[in-house]
Amino acid sequence: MKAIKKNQPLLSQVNSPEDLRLFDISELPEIAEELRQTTIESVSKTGGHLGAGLGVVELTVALHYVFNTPKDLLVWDIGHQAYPHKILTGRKDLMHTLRQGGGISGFLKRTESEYDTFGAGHSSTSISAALGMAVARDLNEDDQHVVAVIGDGSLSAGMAYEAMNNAGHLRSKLIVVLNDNEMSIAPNVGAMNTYLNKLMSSKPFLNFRQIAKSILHKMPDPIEHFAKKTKQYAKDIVTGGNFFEEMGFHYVGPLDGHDVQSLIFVLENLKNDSGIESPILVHIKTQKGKGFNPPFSCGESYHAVGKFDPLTKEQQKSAPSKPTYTKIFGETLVKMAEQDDKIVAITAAMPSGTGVNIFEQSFPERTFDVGIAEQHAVTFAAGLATQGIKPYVAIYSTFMQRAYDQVVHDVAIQNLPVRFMMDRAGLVGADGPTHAGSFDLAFMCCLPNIVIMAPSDEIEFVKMLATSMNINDRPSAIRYPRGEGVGLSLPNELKPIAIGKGKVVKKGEKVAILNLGTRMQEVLKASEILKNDNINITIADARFAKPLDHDLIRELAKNHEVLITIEEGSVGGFGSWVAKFLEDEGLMDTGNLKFRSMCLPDAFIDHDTPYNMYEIAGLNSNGIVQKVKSLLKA
Ligand SMILES: Cc1ncc(C[n+]2csc(CCOP(=O)(O)OP(=O)(O)O)c2C)c(N)n1
Repeated sequence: MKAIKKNQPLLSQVNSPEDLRLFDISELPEIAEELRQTTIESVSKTGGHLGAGLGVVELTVALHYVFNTPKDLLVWDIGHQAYPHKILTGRKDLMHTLRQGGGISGFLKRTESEYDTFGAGHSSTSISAALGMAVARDLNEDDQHVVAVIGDGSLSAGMAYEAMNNAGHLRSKLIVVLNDNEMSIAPNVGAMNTYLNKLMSSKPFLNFRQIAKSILHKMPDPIEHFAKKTKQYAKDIVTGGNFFEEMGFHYVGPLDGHDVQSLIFVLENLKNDSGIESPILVHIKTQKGKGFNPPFSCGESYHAVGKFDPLTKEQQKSAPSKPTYTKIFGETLVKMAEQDDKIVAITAAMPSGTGVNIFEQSFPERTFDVGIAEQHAVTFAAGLATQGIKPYVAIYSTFMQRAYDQVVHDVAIQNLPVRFMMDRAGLVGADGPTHAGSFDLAFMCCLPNIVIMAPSDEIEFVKMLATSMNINDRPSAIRYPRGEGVGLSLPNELKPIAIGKGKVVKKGEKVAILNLGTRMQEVLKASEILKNDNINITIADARFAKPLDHDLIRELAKNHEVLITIEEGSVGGFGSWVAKFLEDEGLMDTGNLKFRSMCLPDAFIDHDTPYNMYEIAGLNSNGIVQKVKSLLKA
């Protein structure tokens, strides 16, 4: 058995949960504190999701101490809080590579560690996944424990309730820890949040005696009879017959989520308690960002941080010289709403991420944060649209995936004029494949009637926003990337563009590039490089993925030997629709045209810098130059 060295930092002796379990429970607060400092230290060098992890340091220690991970299965919701988990599960020495190319992921990945039992990045999947594992355990006649950890923000999504509904019915043994910090990214919203607050404030944290009372079979025999008689009474003290009980869970709480020893006591007892014949919900109260304590107020900003000085906690911010698309959206929407009082903005728990917070400052009564509830956001918008309101639903491209049936069934089929603002379209960098906006063009372009725009720069973006104001007879969408624009000065006027009309940016010969979106800068760079080899290409800005500019495509196809489409999206999007049009028109059959579509490869690209990810995808200027040259040679 490994000996513990008292003269060394305790955490330095922990390379796996097995090592952790060698320590005495009295030493765990010290380990937790070291784990907190190591997390801060490590995120200061890499940036990343800081606040959530710091809030669950004690819980992470307690879970790995009590449960026999990785045999016992621990499922973290989203995975943005799992840095302390990574540190305890053999990845301490890899933390400096977090979120960087070739390094470990900022979320959970089954391929990264056997302790990451379920990949995540999107919210509210943990109870479903854990229930699946618990039922599989029962079917396989195994005996491992299954524990899910979900935040109060993630509990605003419908999927969590679908899972609880099913879990309460199936009654497989499962522990769900509800990590209640009253925060989503922004302060948590909604009636459930109000309810949780009430639940929290209605009783003090449970003490050891009360916890023991709830776990009756652990009591010595002589008092068991009495205890059984008072079971209902004890249950009421602990549970109060609350919402979770009604859903079929045994509720334990509230507990102080920063008291590692109490957590261990509770979890240990619940683990061993075969008397509870229902899934269990342990409600803990924690503080997001605990221990970070910057000497300045940073509110929701330490949800995710850039690199910072571990002493001053001051973030190294590269001064954004140019406004981001997100900011331009928020500011332009304010201007639009000043002209049109029917405009409202909807966000699914991402007010600052989407720029809806900017709109909210001017129009709080026309702003709706619906919680992490993309499905509801879309159908809520559809309902608003039936009554003449003009909803702008700002959802990251990747999170729109969750609301797809609502987009199809509630918006598109009914042809309702909902405006989808799909931020973070294309590859997003450090957050990796769970957050990449790769698929929206493929899943939106196939919907009849919808208008889909993608700006090549911020001036185009403002024009498209202005255009969307007048699209009142059908749904429309604009997809735009994460980060800054080119730095162009924005038009003061809100001038719309003609729907379904692209534009020629530069006339050349032989080769035409029809670009959709912000790869335009790379196309322009490629064009300059090609010029040195006397290759003078035509460049067109498609502006619309739907409806396609048929005249423009016909003209480019007829007057060039090579036609290449470019987009920051997967196979099945813009390029595929252009190919279909060329086929239908017989323009592919003439033998005079080489057509190629450049899009994301048919693969999930691991986290890296956006530049490197686009390099892998062949969508940087070099890749475009090579493609053009290879087609001219062939
Ligand atoms: C489907 C989905 N929508 C939005 C997000 C963006 N997001 C990441 S973390 C987060 C807040 C989660 O809050 P909570 O579950 O309470 O965890 P906490 O960060 O407070 O620990 C949100 C909205 C997401 N990951 N998944």
